[in-house]
Parts: sequence; structure tokens; C-alpha cells
Amino acid sequence: MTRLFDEHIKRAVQSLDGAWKFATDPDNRGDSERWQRGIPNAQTVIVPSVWNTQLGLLEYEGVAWYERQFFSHGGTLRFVFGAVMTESRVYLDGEEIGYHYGGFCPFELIVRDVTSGEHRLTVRVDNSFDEQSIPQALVDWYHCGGIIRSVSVERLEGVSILSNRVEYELSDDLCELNLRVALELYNASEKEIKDTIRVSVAGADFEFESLLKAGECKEEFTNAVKITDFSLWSAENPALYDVKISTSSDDLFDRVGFRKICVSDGKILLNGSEYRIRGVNRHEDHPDFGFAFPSALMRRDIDIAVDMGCNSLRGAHYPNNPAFVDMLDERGITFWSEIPIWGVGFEESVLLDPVVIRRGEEMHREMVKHYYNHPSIIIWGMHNEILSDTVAGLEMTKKYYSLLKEIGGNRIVTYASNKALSDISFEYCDIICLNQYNGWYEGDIESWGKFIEDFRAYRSKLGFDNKPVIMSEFGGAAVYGHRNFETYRWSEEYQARLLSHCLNLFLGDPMMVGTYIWQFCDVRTSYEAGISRARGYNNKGLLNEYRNPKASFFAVKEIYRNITKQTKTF
Ligand code: ADA
Repeated sequence: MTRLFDEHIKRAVQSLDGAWKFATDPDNRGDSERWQRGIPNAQTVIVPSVWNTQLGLLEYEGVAWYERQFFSHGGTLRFVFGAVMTESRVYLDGEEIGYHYGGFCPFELIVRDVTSGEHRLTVRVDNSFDEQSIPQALVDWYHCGGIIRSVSVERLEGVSILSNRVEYELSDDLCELNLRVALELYNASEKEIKDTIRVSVAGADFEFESLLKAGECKEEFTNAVKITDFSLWSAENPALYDVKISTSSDDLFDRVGFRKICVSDGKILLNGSEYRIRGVNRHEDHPDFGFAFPSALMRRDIDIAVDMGCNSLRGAHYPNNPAFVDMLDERGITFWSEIPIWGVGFEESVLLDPVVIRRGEEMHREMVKHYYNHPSIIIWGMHNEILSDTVAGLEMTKKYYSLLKEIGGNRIVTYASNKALSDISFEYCDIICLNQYNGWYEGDIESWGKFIEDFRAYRSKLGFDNKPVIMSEFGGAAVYGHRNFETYRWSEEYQARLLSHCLNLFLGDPMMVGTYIWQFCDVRTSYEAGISRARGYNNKGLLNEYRNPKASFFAVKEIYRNITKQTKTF
């Protein structure tokens, strides 16, 4: 499942989820032996999934090949991949049709003049790392491989709509929308076509003509209109509007919500009212499914977060499944979406590498393109814990900040820094976000008070007294079931005490506008490389990996719920 609704009625869409042929290629023989013409000794796997959940492949990192047959009436076909970890080369009937880098965003490939009949689609997938990878080899989660989200093939006819972006600005009194829709159009036919494009959103209807040569791709805009009859999207009333776009031969459906997020006078304002974030960081991961996270469980994770009193989630550390973000849109829960520049592994030379910088830029552009219309996304995260106390880190931050400000719509742009007292890049973020682990990696629980005062002084010295702060990560590990009367490290009691101490401190501090606890649930991490962790898991979850609550879950719930009006329980 890619979205919570059908994106097309007229367009013929065929799901390619299900059984595929599969073989690992540890010696990289597939290229020279031309496996795109047929994979030898293949077994059957189910797509979407990660290969690491297959017996014997838990630790497999490298190349694997996927293949399946499908029937098509032919013509102009568009292959849509929800996400493939990490690098993919795609072949149709043995011929290469495209390449994509990056594991967590959808990509599409168009092929013209396909004959009617049976075809073979082959994907060479590689999840290994080199110096130019994003993320780098060192990560604190499990870098699974495979076709992790749905695949489909669409048949495009005539003037087709490839994507849309609803751009709007709200008036100061929030009563009027100034709106226009950007469309990416494509002529799938063999002749020049002039077609009528119809767009409707929130009671506004647009109609205009567009002329496209055969094979041409073109960006068009509707006129800008003013709309006054609409409801704002908010936590209490997450109003969503259908976006309907059609041509004589094609259509595209989407959803949008209208809200205004800004930082003013040291506060976050959502639709003009102060908005304080009560959040948690969440990996889209499960021990039985890896990144191929089932949608039914997504809903359950959201229910758990809401029950805990959260109003926001951080999608640490990569773009999440669009269906998950659809659910957040529907529930009025805000979201921080970021790309997997997870800095711990990025040395200065890597931050300066033009290939890495370009790949990061491309990932930001893809994230913005595919997630632009989601009202729940209020924050774009540029990167996490890079060397933001160096010129290399500063330059990267500056570049991505101006990019996201330019193309990202109405969003807060920030990054998570673990250089609270030495960061030199705070100028290039709307809110200062700190990852800090007193009481775990440094100092004891009581040292938090001094840390905050030291940081306040540093912020002041930099001249950012009015720049608000989010504690974007803090916490400590507890092994599920490890209970005691004493509160010592690794026990559930210690974790609960640490988090309660932090929240009580942060939530009463006028400089802080939000908290994202590290982390929602325990997450599988590398068994061998770099980071070595008890059980092979990062155990800082409020829940264990199967979503059973630890003592900290109830401690946080009591505090978060105390400051919310939410009463829902299950
Ligand atoms: C960092 C990082 C997280 C996680 C955390 C930890 O802040 O951003 O992904 O690794 O540390 O548990 O140490």
C-alpha cells in the first residue's frame, strides 16, 4: 500500500506486489553473466519485504536480483517503485531502463513503445556502502536491503499527470487562502496534443489548455485564486481536501490540508496559536518486517503514540511510507521528516565530497516532491548529528537550508545537533534542535540542569536568544523486563526516572518549544559493525521492539497527558 486512497480511476494501474524471483549475488557475477536476461537458481520471495527476514540472510549486505513477469497491453508504461534499499538498476526485457540512488523515497521510470504481451522486469538492488553513501556504513539501525515498498506499473495515455503540488499562502488573519496548483504533465502519445486540464481543490475549479509535443514533460500552473470557504488543518480538526486533476485520458487524486506554521517571538505558532511539541522519535522498523513495515501496524503505532499523549513524531532518520504520513494527516499529528544523513559516520572529507552533497540535495528534492502536500509535515530535517561545529558542516547546512526554504513550502527547516556547546551552524535553522544524552552517555541525571544553563549562555553569546529550542533526542536504555526496586542503569526504573527528570525540566523552560524522546521502541541495530549494543538492539525504546510498554512509557504518558486535553485511552 502506498497511499490511503486510490490515486487513479482512469489510469490503468497494475500492482506488481507479490511473488518475485530472487537471488543474492555476493560475488557480483550478475552483471557479467547478464542476469537481467534471467536469474539462475532463483527462489521465490514476496515483494515488498526486506531480504534480511529470510532465513540465512539476516546479515546479508550486497547485491541481490529480483525478477518477475507481467502482461501488459503495451504503449507507454510507467514503473513506480515505492522504495528500494539502496541503489537500484532496473531492466525491462533485459534492457536497462533506469537507475536510482537512495533507499526511502519513491521513484518512477517511464518506458515508451512497449509491445503488447508478456514482459520481464528485473531489478538489481545493492545495499552496500562506500565513502559516498548516504547513510554511511556506520548507522545505529539495521540497514536492511530489498524492495521495501510497493511496486506497480501504470499505462499512460495521452496527456498524463505525473505529479502535483498545491501551493498556498494564508492571509495574516488566516481567513483567506491564495492558492495555485503546480502540475507535472507528460505527453505519453506519439503525436502533439492540445488537451484540457481540469483541477479541483477545496471548492476551486480550474480549467486550462496545454499543448505538449510527443514525449514532452512540462510544468504548468493553474491561475492563483483566493478561497475563503475552508477549514484549517489542526490537531483538533484535521480538515483534509481532495485534489482532483484530470485530462481527457488521465487523472490523479491527492489530498491536502491548509495550515500555517511559523516561528515567532521564540515560539512555534500553528494557525496563530502557540504549539508545543510533545513528541517521540520513531524508526519505521519492526523485527519481523524491517523497513517493509505493514500498514496495519502503522496505525497501531500511531494509536500507541496518541495514547501516550504525543502530538508529534519525528521520522528518524529517513522519509517514512507515504501511507503512514497519510494517517498522520488524518489524525492531526505533526511530523518531522528528514533524509538519512546520519552524521556520526560522516567525516569532514565526506561532508565536502561533491557526490555526497549532490546526493543529499537530490534526496531533499525527492522528499519535497513526494511529500509536499502533507499538512502533517511541519518540519524538514536536513541532517542529524553531522560535524556542525566545522566549516564543512556549516557549508552543508547553509546549502540545504536555503534549498528547503526555497522549495519546501510552509515548513520549519532545521537539523538535529549533538554539538550544543560548540555548534557554528545555528544561523541556518529556524529552531535549534539538540540531541543530548546526559544521564546516559555523559554526566549523571543531575547534570542536566548545568548543561541547560551552559547552553543558554552559549546561545546568548551567539546572539540567538530568541531562537527557540527543541530537545530532539534524549533518553537512556532499558532492557525490557529488567525491573528492580533500585534505579540503576539498564533497568526500566532508571530509564523512567531519567525521562521524567528531563521532561519536567524541559517542559517548564520558556526556551524549549518541544521534546522528541529517543525513542518510540527498541530498534535492531548492527550486530557487528561499529556500534555494538546489548542484544543487537538500541534499547532506548519506551516500548520494546514488539511494542510492549516499559515503565518509561507510563511515566512519559503521565507527564505528556497532564499537559494535554486528550482523554482517549484504549
Ligand atoms: C544519536 C542518534 C540516534 C541514536 C542515539 C543513541 O543521537 O541520532 O539515531 O543513535 O544517538 O541511541 O545513541
